[in-house]
Amino acid sequence: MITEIVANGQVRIDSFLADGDERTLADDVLDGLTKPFKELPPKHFYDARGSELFDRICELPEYYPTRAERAILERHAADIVAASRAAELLELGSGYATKTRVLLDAMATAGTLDRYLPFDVAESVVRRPAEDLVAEYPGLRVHGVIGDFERHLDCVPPASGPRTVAFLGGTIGNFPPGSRRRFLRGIASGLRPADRLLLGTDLVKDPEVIRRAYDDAAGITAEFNRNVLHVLNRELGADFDPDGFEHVALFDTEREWIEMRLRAVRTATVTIPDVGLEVQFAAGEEVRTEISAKFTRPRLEGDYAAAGLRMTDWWTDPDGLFALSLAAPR
Ligand code: SAH
Ligand code: AVI
Repeated sequence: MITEIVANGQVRIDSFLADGDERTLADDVLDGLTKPFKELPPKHFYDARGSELFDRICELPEYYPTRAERAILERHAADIVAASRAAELLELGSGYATKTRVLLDAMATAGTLDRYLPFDVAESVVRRPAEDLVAEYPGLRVHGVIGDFERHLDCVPPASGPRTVAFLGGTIGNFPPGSRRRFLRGIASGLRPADRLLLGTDLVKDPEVIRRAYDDAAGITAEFNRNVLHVLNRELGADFDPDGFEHVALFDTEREWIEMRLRAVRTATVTIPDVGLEVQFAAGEEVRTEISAKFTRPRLEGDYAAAGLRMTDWWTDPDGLFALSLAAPR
């Protein structure tokens, strides 16, 4: 672990992504691109460029989840804080922490706010908000964690008061169902009786509305999707031609999730020297790069129950697009 203290001691940043992390990418690529149906895990979208592209996605007219979740937060942040009485907020996959300010404001108003712990795999997105937030909230301590929430949850510093773990944006939907439950179980095992999980989930709705959110007219989501190929080229010396792959977004009506794929426009042979791999792509062959599962309340209650959690509160936006829920350990 590498630790840095900045902003006159008010910001501490622990990084668990030091040497050897390229190995995780290499192993994921070796696994994913040798499967009969090729796939790559979505966490590798998020280098500095990928994080910026995601930020632009959040502003797109078609991408409703961010606006819907913000609307719920604006309406219910005081209820969330009253129900949790949290002194500290640990946010997994915190990104630029834009919506988080609504929660931090409510905690400050309630007089409970002490510490914020942003946790993200993308280094740049932990640093920037950490330093901005101590300037915005006098007395706030920020303890950032740069790490992989699938591997480093145990490395989060112990709570120093009632803690809410926030996992916003619908990122839970990026896990397939079994891994989703395993991940929730991991969070649950770190919660003490008074701690809460605040979870954002995108809801099942008209498939065309969902599909458009993942295939915007300006092509930003397509660039975000292709960004993973730029990451492989830079980090592993691969020779992908990103323009040789087209963006595909399709809704699986049976599983109720959207999938993003990259489809080879023509036959291609790609070498990935750092993995010792040569990969053939037939024209039209696809690589799955992300699933984004959509929820119903019973589906989420089932996941909570399987993870040793119980839902205590559920809020949706006026159009019923998105839900925020609070869960407690059972
Ligand atoms: N919470 C923000 C950002 C969501 S985007 C919002 O609601 O807008 C998903 C975020 O999760 C990105 O910032 C990405 O870097 C982070 N992320 C994805 N996989 C991760 C992993 N395995 N470990 C830690 N962070 C991860
Ligand atoms: C981060 N995650 C919740 C986003 C989603 O909607 O699944 C990532 C994303 N993919 C395409 N657009 C946005």
